[in-house]
Amino acid sequence: MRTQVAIIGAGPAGLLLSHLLARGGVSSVVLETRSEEYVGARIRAGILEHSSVELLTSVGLGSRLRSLGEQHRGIYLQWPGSRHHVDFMSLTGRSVWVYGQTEVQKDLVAARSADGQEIHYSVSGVVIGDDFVKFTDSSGSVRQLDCDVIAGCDGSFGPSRHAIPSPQVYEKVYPYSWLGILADVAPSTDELIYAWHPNGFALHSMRSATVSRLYLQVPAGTDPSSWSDDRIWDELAARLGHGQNGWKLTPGPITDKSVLPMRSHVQTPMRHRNLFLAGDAAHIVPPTGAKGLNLAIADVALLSRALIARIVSGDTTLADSYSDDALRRVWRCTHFSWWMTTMMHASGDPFDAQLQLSQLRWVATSEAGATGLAENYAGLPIGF
Ligand code: RFL
Ligand code: PHB
Repeated sequence: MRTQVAIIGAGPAGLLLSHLLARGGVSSVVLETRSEEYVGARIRAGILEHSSVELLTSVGLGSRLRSLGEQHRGIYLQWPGSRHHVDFMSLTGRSVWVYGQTEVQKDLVAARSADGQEIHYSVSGVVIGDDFVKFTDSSGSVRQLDCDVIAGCDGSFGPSRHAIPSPQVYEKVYPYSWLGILADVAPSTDELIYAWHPNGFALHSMRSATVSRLYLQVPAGTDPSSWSDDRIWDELAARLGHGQNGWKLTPGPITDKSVLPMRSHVQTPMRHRNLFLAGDAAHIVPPTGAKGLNLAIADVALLSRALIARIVSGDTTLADSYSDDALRRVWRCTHFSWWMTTMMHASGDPFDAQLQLSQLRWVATSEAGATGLAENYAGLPIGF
């Protein structure tokens, strides 16, 4: 087998990269360890920032997004007794869209199959060489895919990042996790609520007019089955302020319950010879700033331009600067996600709590503070 770009991983980074490369006349083959059904059903991110929506729309992936997704002007920031709307549109002219990663994945799979993209699901034994990838296909045959370039889009547990020799790894592990639920109930809010509470952080998000997504801060290592449905709704009601100023949280049947550990992780450089990393393969952020999927999209926007220039025109300038270019945005988003996380989560230290409340009051009530949050949350331009 031969292709120009071997893409490891059929998550959003890998599939969007194959889509952008095809539009630039570059061929690719995608290899994925999981089955197509498994990849399509994973419950993950929910928020697309302004530049992600612009990019997806510009490459023909915006029609379901714009009909099924919901545009939000901003978010609510709250702490006991106060709820403030931070209006990104009026502060920055940019909005965000609620559109689940599951839907993005569906749009990508549909577009790639309409284009005849070669995707091998359920592969195993992936070995990365300098100009080839070996793997065992779903029928058990060992195959070799020769290529000019390898794109490591295989997330944080894939092999690509281990193929970069002597990387610099930066990591921070947080002492808490999120207990996340999906519930078949209309959201009790028009836009997302990020709530600071002495018991711990809570977030009210959503997937559609009939499906809500909510999260509670819990200690790291919590077993989701130790939280009954009633206990989850009671705690969400307390932290989100049910009954305050007439606001009510409506509970409903919980269809999914899981615990997500929280960490920040950046590995540099994002390139070694013909191997380029993109998305979670190179960096992980805690979900508080809703940045993971958006960073993966921004990486492949840069990477596709760099690979098209290198392969089609023989110009290596963008490929040579890819790692540095991508890392500028990665560190901006890593800082923003850390800042949102440490501002919103209870640490158990009363001094921290007072600083958090002071910071929240400033962000919510000062135009300068609110604009900083809005600019980062709604997203900086792709080339930032
Ligand atoms: P993915 O999606 O993990 O895809 C990597 C793919 O590589 C495959 N793979 C391999 N393939 C071949 N060979 C191997 N040896 C392989 N090993 C692994 C995997 O099976 C997988 O299919 O990484 P990608 O494409 O970089 O995309 C990153 C995003 O998925 C991730 O950053 C976001 O989901 C993070 N995230 C959020 N991001 C946002 O922008 N906004 C949000 O609101 C948001 N909320 C979230 C999130 C992540 C969450 N979880 C569960 C981690 C909420 C949650 C709950
Ligand atoms: C989600 O809807 O899953 C979501 C939204 C905002 C976040 C994190 C997750 O900050």
